Amino acid sequence: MDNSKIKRYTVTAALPYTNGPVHIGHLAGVYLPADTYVRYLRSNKRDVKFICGSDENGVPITLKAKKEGVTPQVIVDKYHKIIGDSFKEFGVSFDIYHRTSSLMHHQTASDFFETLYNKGVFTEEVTEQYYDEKAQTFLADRYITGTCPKCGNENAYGDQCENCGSTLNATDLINPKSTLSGEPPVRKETRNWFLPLDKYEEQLRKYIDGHKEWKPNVFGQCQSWLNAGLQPRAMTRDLDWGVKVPLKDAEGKVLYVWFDAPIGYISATKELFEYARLDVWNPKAEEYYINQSEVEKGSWEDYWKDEEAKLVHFIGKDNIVFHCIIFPAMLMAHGDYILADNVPANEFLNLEGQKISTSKNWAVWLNEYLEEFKDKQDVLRYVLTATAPETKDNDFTWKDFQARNNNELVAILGNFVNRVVVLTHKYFKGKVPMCMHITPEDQQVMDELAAAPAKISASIENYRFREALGEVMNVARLGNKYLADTEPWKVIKTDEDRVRTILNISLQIAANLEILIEPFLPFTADKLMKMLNYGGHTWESAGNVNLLHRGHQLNEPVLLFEKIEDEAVQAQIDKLNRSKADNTAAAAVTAPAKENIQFEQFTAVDIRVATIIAAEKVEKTKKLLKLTLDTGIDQRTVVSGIAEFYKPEDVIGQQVSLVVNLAPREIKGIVSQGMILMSEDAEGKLAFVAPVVKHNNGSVIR
Ligand code: B3M
Ligand code: ZN
Repeated sequence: MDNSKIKRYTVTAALPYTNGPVHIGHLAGVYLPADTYVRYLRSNKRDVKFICGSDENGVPITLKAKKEGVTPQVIVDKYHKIIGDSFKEFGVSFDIYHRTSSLMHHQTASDFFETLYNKGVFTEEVTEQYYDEKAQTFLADRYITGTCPKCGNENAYGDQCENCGSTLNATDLINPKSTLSGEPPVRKETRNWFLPLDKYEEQLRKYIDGHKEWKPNVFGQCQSWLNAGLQPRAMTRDLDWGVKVPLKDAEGKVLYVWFDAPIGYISATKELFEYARLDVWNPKAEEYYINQSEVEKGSWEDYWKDEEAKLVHFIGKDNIVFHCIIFPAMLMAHGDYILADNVPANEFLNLEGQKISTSKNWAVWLNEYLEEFKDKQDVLRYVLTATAPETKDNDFTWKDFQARNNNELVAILGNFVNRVVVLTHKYFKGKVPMCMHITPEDQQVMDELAAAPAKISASIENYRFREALGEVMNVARLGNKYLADTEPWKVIKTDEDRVRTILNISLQIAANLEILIEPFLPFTADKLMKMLNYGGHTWESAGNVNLLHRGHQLNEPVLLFEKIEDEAVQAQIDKLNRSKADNTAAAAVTAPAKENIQFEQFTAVDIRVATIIAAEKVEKTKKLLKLTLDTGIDQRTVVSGIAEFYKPEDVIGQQVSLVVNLAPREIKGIVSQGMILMSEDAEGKLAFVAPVVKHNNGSVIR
C-alpha cells in the first residue's frame, strides 16, 4: 500500500487459545514483532489500533475442560487472566485484549453469519459425521482417536497424527474411538452450512497475486492452496460450546471456531470504541486490558471499512490459510470490509533443538520466566527478536540467551550508555557539556548516526525486525567505537575542551538510542529516558545530533543490564531436563499395575544372580538366543528373546537375574530352564537387570 494513502493502521495479533499459558514461541512468532511494529508506528505518531484477545471457543477449550473436570467457562476465565497478565508484563501494548466469550463478540459474529446467510452465501449440506451414541453427541475430530492409516500410531487424533504429522479426516482412522465414552462412534447424518470457497477462488487469486511483496513463506503457501483448488468448508459445527448459529432450526450447533475467531478482531475493535464513547463507562475495561490513553472518539468502522486503513495480521505459520484464504473470503462475501494489506507470518521457534510442546512441558512459559528472571523482560524481548524465526524455524537455547545478554546487551548497549553517563558525571557534574570543535572524525560519527533511523525504519516497515534490531545495536557499537578511538579518559589530562565535544556527541548517541530501542526494549528505553532526564522524543527526532542541550542535567547512572551467571541458565537447562525425564517416565508407565499378591506368592519365585558363559543364535529365529548360564548351583540352558538387542558375543560374561525355579519349557526344540529378567521401556527396548556390582553366582535376589 502506498504510504502516503495510509491514514490509519489496524494491527492484529492472533488470538491465543485459552487452554494454557503462553510461551516464548508465541512471543517470538507473533506478539513481539507485532508489538515492535505498533510501538514504531506510535513513535511515528501514526494512528494505530493494536487488537488482540482470547480465543475462547473451539474444541481445544472443551478438551482441556474435560481433562480437568471443570466447565469450559472455568478454563477460559483462568487462562484469559494468565495470558492477558503475561502480555501486559512483557509490555505487549495492545489497545485491547478482548475475549470471544464476550457479549459483543457473540453479537458481532452472529450478525456477520446472518448477513452472509441472508445474502445466500452459504450452501446447506447434509454429511455423515461421527456420533457418540452413549454420550449422545456429535464428535469433533479432536474427540476421536484411532490408528493412523499412514504410520500406524494407535493414538492419532481425528484431525491429525502427532506422530507422523499427517493431516487426517476422522473417517480415515482405523478403529476409531470416542474419547468421551471410549466406544467406537457411529456415522450419523447432520446438516451444516458451508462457505463455498471454490466460488471465491478467482477473487482470492487476484488478491494474493496483488501481494507479491508478502513474505515468500506466506505467499508460497497461499499459492499452493489455490493451486490445489479450494473446497467448500463447513462454517457450523455440532457442538455445545461457542457462538450459537443464529438460525431457527440449528439447535445444538455453533459457529466453526475459525469462522468466529477472526471476527474477534472486529468485535474487539468495536468494544474499544464502545469504551471510547466517553459517556459510557465500560465495566469490563480492566478485564479487557483497555489502553485508556489510546481511547479517542471515532468509529471502529474507520479501521475496518475504510480504504485508507491498512490492516496487518501478525500470526504463526499454522494460521496462514485461515488469514489469507478463509477470512478474506468471508470478508469478500460480506462486502463491506477491507482486506489485509500484509500477513507477516513467522515460522516456528524450537527450544534447545526440539519442537516446543505444551503437552510435554517442553517450553519456557512467560509467567514462569518472569518469576525466575525478575525485571528482565527486555532480555527475553531482545533475544527472541534477535533470533526470531522470520524466514525459517529457529532455535532458542539458554546458552545463547546468556551469551546475548552478556556479550551484547551488557557489553555493547549497557556498557556504552554507562560509560558516557559516568564520565559526564565525573568530569562535568552530570551536565551535558558543550560541543566545541568538530573534527572530521566526529563528523563521520554524526553522519552515521543521522543515517541510522532511515535504515531501521525501512527494515521495520518491511517486517524485518531482526535486521532492524541489528541496526539499532550498530548504533551502540558506533558509540563504543567512538569512545575507544577518542579515549576521553586520557585526553582529559591535556585537553578538557576536546572531552566536552566527545561526551556531547556520545550523549547524543545515547539519547538517540533511547528512541531507537523503544519499539524493541520499552523497559530499557524507559530507564534510559529517566537516566538522561528527558522524555517525549519520537521517531521523527531520531538522527538529530542535538537532542540534549548544553547544560542539561543528567540523573545518576544506573546499570541497564546485568550479567547472567552460569548457575541461572544451568537451572533452566536442568528444569527442561526434568520435564524430559518426567515425560520418559510417564511414557514408560504404559502397562497398568497388576493386582496385589501375597508376600508368600512373591517369595515362591526363586531369583538368583547368574552369569552367561556361552551364547549362540537359535537358527531360523530372529529373536532368540540360546544361552548357557552359571547359576552357582549348576550350569543350565536358557532360551531368551533378546537377539534383536544383543549379539551373542556381546553377552558373554554378563551377569543377569534368573528365575531358577520356573518349570522347564521347550522352545524351538530346546529345553529352557528358567527365565532371565529384562526391563522393557516404552519403545520396547530391552535391558538386563543385574546387581550394580559383581555378586557371586547363586546370590539370592528378593
Ligand atoms: N486461536 C489458533 C492458534 O492459537 C487460533 C488463532 C486465532 S486467530 C483469529 O494457533
Ligand atoms: Zn501417523
